[in-house]
Amino acid sequence: MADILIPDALELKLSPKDFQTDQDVRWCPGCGDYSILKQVHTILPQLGLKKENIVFISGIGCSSRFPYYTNTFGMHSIHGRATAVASGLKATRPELSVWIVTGDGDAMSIGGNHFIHLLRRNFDVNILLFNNQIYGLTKGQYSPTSEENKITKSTPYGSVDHPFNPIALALGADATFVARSIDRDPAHLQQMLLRTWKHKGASFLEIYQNCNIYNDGAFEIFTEKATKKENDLFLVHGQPLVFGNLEDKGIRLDGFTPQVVSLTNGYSKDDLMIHDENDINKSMILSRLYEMKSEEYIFPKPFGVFFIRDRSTYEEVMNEQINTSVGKLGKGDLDKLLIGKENWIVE
Ligand SMILES: Cc1ncc(C[n+]2csc(CCOP(=O)(O)OP(=O)(O)O)c2C)c(N)n1
Ligand code: SF4
Repeated sequence: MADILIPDALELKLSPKDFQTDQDVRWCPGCGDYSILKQVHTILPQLGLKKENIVFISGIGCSSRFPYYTNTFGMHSIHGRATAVASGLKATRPELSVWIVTGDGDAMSIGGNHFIHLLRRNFDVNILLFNNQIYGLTKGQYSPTSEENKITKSTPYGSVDHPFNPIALALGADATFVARSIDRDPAHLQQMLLRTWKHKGASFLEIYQNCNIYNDGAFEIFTEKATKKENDLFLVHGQPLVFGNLEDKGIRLDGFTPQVVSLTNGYSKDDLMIHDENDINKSMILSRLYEMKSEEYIFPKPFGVFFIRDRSTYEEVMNEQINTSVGKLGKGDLDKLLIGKENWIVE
């Protein structure tokens, strides 16, 4: 984490308190959103940015109330369209640090189309997806990340929908930074938030968030002491994939097929898959790892940075193109353009 921090940041002398607002926080007591808000407020002073150069843009949902509670510029926009508003802002004010706060309903249902296009275009924005696998604000309908057979108010006999895997979706949309963290692990979440911010390009961070009112315990096995070590796999670039209560298990690749192997029974760390954040094929395997549960293997859920790649941002290329064109043709005249060459007077 140390390499991420900017030494000059302290000169601004901002503290997490400077990023709090005087608004009453209207989330339910115990909601995972509180932890995420706290971790964001903790890392913001470390960015070395002035508050007025930071913008939080949200859609609609419980999570999307975030801008009210963060003392920067912000906009609580419309359902599924934080991505569109953020794209416009980044295109015209590329120097700003633009953050998108969205829910699984907001980003993956009504906003699904805008979400994938933002990723492929690679605007330099930070996308925080609060994934509670339910619609919270509208009181507990199933969402596009709810599991099959889920019983909710809108699926009383169980959902027949197959859910999106947000990490796989982001990789498929050619995102240049894809990571996952969880509300109940503040240290990991802060580290992931800093890496999300540090990446130049569309950075996608999925954050598992407990909705204790409508989907309580959805991520319990990844956070409870008794189960988490057997079910969490923390990804570290260049390191073998090890997990388990006694760090006694690992993930090995047999060709393209992952296997769980025991490190106390014939295999060593040298046999394991090494995490490579720059390898799209390995990242794709990891994105589906947990779903590959079978009678033979119970795979853990990966947390951390799955994938990172450098690619020009949309605003860089767009502004370069505009400058080249203006250099060649001079500044345009909008009125002339609108009138066009072919016009008639109707008498
Ligand atoms: C155009 C439009 N359609 C539907 C709604 C109703 N609506 C508000 S929030 C929401 C879903 C919220 O779920 P999610 O994005 O998962 O956020 P959460 O509340 O769980 O944080 C819906 C369907 C709306 N506000 N606007
Ligand atoms: S409904 Fe769920 S997501 Fe919304 S504030 Fe309450 S606990 Fe949080």
